[in-house]
Amino acid sequence: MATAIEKWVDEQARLYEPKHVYWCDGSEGEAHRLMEMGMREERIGQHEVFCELNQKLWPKAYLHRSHPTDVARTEHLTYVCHSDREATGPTNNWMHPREAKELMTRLSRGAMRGKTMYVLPYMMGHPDSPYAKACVQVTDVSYVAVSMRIMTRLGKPILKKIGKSENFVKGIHSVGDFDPAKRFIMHFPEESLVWSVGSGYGGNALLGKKCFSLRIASWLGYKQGWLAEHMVIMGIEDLRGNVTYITAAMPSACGKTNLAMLESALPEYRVWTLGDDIAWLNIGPDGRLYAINPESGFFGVAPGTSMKTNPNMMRTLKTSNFYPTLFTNVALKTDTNEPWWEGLDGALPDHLLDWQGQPWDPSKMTKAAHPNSRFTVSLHNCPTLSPEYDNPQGVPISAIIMGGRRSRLIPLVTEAFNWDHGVFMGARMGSETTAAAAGRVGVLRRDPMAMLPFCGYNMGDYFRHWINIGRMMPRPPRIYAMNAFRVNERGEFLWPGFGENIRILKWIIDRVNGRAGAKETPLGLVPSANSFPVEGLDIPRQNLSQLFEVNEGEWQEEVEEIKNFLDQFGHRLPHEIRHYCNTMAARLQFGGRHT
Ligand code: OXD
Ligand code: MN
Repeated sequence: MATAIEKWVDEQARLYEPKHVYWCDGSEGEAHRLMEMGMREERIGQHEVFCELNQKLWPKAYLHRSHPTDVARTEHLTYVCHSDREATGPTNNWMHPREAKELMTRLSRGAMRGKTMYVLPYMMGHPDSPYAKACVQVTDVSYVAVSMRIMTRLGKPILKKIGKSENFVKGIHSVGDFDPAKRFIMHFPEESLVWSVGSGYGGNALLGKKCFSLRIASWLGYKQGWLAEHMVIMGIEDLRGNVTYITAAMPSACGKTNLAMLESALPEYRVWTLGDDIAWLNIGPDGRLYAINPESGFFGVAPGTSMKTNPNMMRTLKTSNFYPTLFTNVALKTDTNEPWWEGLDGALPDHLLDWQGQPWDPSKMTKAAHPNSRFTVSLHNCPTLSPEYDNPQGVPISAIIMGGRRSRLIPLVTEAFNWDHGVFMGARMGSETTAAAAGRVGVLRRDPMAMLPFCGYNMGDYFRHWINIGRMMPRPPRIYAMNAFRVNERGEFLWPGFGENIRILKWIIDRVNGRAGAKETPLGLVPSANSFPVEGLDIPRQNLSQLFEVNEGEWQEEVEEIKNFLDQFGHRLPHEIRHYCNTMAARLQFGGRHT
């Protein structure tokens, strides 16, 4: 008798009418077959799906050029379809599930004619983890199949694990004809189903990533008592071998990947990487918060990545293991057949093709690599991968960082007075937008916990859920706000960032262990004089005072904006959040201490 998966795949095949249905098994032979399909048979517009890059210098590396309109997440085309509109909340697009399915069925009928439908059985999280989830995605493009093999634990054993059960997360994906007018990314949290058409871009098409592991999983976490977050997971080891694990939420393209594998500027610390994008946080049997990374790869932003900014990522990209490494929409150095992007080490090459494969003319002042060009690479290539990465129980978290890209106002690091205040700090987060999502770059938007585009339910309920999770732990992790992007009057960064960010982490670890002082401000606790580690730091001393400055006069507009943003959640906004918002506003205006 057919299993629930087989029946479901059959249903998709009847709708999409592919020429072949191919069940991926995760094997080495298959890796070769999929690359061959992408290099010789499938095309996107005028390009083949994959081109081989210089294998001597970049082992197992391939270039992928996307459809020109398909280069970033499309938040305006992304919907969260709860049957109750209120459950979706004011920050997500909503469509009734019935209407959404009718629309998607219309767009999908016969859309895989002449193509192969790849069936991808995969696991988010280690298969032995009590927190992992089994999933199946269908797709019609080898780029997505290969990417999912890198980003998830994919293969035959997962099919066995699911067996006859109906309990698997479903993902339906087809690139269609890439027409932006027919592009939709639909989420059905009540059925653990994602349905995406018209885009092959990572965040829209690798359905285990943002769509399931954040949007759907955040809803599952709400129902089941855990958190799915847009966070780095890392361990920081001191000379005695003690490792402190932390997570850090930051919006897209704000340095999460660089932070996750930073090369420490302080010789007494080394960093272990567990994840650069998504953390699932569960309360363990001992009442502490444990993090697992559901993914098994990096889907990172290429421009700006170099030996200076992220040497460990450069090593990761040049290492080879079982999996290929994909470069999407980078430029091509034609003399040597190598990938290239703005910010890469070395001189500007003489001959480049731009991200669309056209000869690049430097005098035209355009970028050769797309600003959101990406690499997709296995975590197992990473020299700083933590030995705990595969621990099914996850790692215990001592501190949570909420970061963002703010040129003004927000200090380098601030400690929350307590858990609830930390939730408010997360809720008031703002960040200047980047190229990771379609739309204007560099404008400020509120982005609570860096989850604005990824929270699969009403964010008012999400804040309440965070507060409740804190109540369930006898000693919850401390919460910190971080901003490495503050600038001076001339627009120059005040903080060097990258490897020097270890100093922020050191202060946090010292605070967690009761070894560093802090002083109170209306925003929270900032380092007291001499408690922030500056030995060997080469920046003007006045930068440090500017980095920690809370300039009350400048905050009025910000406070108004935060209040307006939070007001949209109405009665669903927890009173604890409103309380901390009001006290912050009053203290910025009139002074006084934290209550
Ligand atoms: C990502 C994103 O790709 O946040 O991680 O856009
Ligand atoms: Mn992300």
